[in-house]
Amino acid sequence: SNEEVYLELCRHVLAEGVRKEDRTGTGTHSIFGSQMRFNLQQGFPLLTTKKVPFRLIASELLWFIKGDTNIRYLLENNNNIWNEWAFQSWIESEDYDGPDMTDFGRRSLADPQFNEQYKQQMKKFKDLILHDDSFSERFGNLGSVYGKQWRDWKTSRGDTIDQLKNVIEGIKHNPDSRRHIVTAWNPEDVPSNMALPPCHTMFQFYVADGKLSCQLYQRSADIFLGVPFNIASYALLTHLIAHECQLEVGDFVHTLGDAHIYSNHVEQVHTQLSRELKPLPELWINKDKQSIFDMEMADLKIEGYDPHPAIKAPVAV
Ligand code: DHF
Ligand code: TMP
Repeated sequence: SNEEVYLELCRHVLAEGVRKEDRTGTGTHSIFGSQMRFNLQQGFPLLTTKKVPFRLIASELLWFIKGDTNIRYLLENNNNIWNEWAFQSWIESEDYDGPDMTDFGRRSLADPQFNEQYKQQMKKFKDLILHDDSFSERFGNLGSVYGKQWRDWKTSRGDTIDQLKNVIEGIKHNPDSRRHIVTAWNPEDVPSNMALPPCHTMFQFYVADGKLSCQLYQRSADIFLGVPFNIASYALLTHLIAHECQLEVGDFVHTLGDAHIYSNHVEQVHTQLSRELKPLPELWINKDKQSIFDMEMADLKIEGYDPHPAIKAPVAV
């Protein structure tokens, strides 16, 4: 099934991965170069061996599609997945006058007393982002991340390019083209202008037999936490664009660069691998809407999803 290739990747990295240090100081088991293929006709690839919150994936994708880079929209949708990277910019600024939060990711795991302080500051941060416009403008913005590069790429001529709109027009009017590409990797903006240089760096669409396929090149892949989100997110994007272009869905091809399991996720991966697969769910899209730019949360639903329970793991910051 579609899910088996993901579990296969986990087994392979545990067995063959090289121990490798990383930027976050956590340590990983890592391989370089891997490819998974998901046939989107055979169920929506939302993992069933652990619960993956579709609501968070959909709101993050709609946020990218809007061209938004401020976490306020995510918080309004009760989505906390990007908080740490915005919080970082606040605690490093002149404005911050609370207790020292240096290296908060690792310290909050190791020190319960510090963790209480951290949770308090994070709560304050979220309240300010939601209710203080000028604060949110300064510290809620993650910089030139996906939404910006997809919808509003800045050129040297001083104008901007809407890559997402252009690629959809291309699929509609010139489906056979081999140039249906969106890139998020803008060397001019890496590394100084953004909270985290894009992990999903570029993707390409392909139309054949009335079906739309998509391939993503992901330079860095957190196999336990990030990848299940990334698979579902690009599967959803492919469905949405196919829907707008009146095509069927084909394959999602997921190509990974540095594919790693963090050392503090290994136990969780073993738990997940011990579970039985369940049938994959189906995606429902509101047929009354056509354009991906008009879609809202209520227009997207997942049906028949009965996963095993969620498995908690700390995210490396
Ligand atoms: N950094 C790292 N080290 N790994 C990532 O996967 C990652 N992903 C980012 C930003 N930085 C990252 C953006 N995407 C979670 C999932 C995706 C994501 C960020 C975080 C996550 O923590 N997922 C939890 C559930 C979170 C919740 O329910 O609020 C999970 O168990 O899947
Ligand atoms: P890096 O910039 O040092 O590669 O760290 C980024 C980490 O975040 C790395 O573990 C990969 C992970 N990641 C994903 O797996 N998927 C994502 O969508 C994002 C944003 C990050």
